[in-house]
Amino acid sequence: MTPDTASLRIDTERLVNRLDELGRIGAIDGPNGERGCARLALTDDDRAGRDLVVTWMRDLGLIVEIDEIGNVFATLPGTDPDLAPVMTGSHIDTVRTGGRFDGNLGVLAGLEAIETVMTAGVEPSRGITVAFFTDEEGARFPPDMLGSLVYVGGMALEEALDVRAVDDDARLGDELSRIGYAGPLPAPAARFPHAFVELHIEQGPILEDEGVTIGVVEGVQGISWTELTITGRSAHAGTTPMRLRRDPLLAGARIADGVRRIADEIGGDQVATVGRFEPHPNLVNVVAQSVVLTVDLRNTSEAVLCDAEARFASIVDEVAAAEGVTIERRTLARFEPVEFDADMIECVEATARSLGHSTRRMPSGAGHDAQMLARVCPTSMIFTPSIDGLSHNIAEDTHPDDIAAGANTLLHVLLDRARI
Ligand code: HGY
Ligand code: MN
Ligand code: MN
Ligand code: MN
Repeated sequence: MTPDTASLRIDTERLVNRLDELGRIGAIDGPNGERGCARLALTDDDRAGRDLVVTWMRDLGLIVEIDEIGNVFATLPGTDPDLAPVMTGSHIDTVRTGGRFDGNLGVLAGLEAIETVMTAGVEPSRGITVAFFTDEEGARFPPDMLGSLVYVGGMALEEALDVRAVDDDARLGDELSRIGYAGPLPAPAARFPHAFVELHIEQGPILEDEGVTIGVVEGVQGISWTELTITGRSAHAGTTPMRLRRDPLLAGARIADGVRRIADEIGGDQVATVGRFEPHPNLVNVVAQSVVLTVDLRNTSEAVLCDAEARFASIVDEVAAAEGVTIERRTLARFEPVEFDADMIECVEATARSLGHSTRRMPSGAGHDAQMLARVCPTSMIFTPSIDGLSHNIAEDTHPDDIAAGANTLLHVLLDRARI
């Protein structure tokens, strides 16, 4: 390691400008000045976003590699090529009501950290890699964190390539080839990083409410996604007596109410969400034929998450019997809670404090690629506050000072881990 690195800081303006430029791809301008963006995985907008970030990576002279599931890795080589690199990264795909920071901050702050290191002439022993993983949101191709899950060997490549899109039934592998990101690098990876750290917006209200700058993330809560296909019998809204109806839309509404009751009864940090609710034929004068809905249950405790799932299953059975409908269940994602590496957590906390930032330890309510990397190497995360705690909303925003605090913390955690 050549010059003293303690005084190194990222170029905040350059990072904010790149966030804005990437955010213009798939931009959604809201009625009150919101600047959101929608780049669902493997769409043309996702390709355009990928192309822009890869151009920035190549312009820096980094070694850019793409794996078989479309994960992209850009590496500044270390002085010792035999040493596994330190890695950072996140995702650049978004949900349909997405923002400019969810995932994008972690990728572009990682790129900014590497550019800062290069500009300072620092030559770390270990290489530093910044990655973006395919389909982290799982909103179009479930499960979420699909790309990083394949990368660590948690899902077979062929199974992932055969996943069908919830919107147009497109096959993931076909879409990946169509946008030109089916790469040659084997997935799962042949070698894993020495350590992984992900910078991400909190996407919730805690840091802002408490006036804390850096969240030191201790782990990620468990996630359970289920898709229900409820089939009844379409009928005429005017001629069909109530007692003869087999109404899947009513059944779905009763299940949605039951899902809310699960969270109310369990309490604590239990969350329960019906996100998709798609009746067919969805017409004013037709008792529905079918409804497809999704249920997202999460908890930091695996035992409590299992209890929530058991309650959900009995609600489904009860409603199916009472409404005379059939209900098919499909698991879209199921991840147990993850605890990050104690030494990495301490490194994030000590680094943020050495930079003068307030910190607080916390779990992550949202899923992240880091929860997959934690399966193969020491991993932790850095959170920055979300204004009004909003995310998966076009009003998602984070103050530039907090962006700088998070990115500088990331820079120095990477330098710390890249030393020998
Ligand atoms: O679902 C999640 O928590 C993440 O946004 N993929
Ligand atoms: Mn995210
Ligand atoms: Mn997200
Ligand atoms: Mn993430």
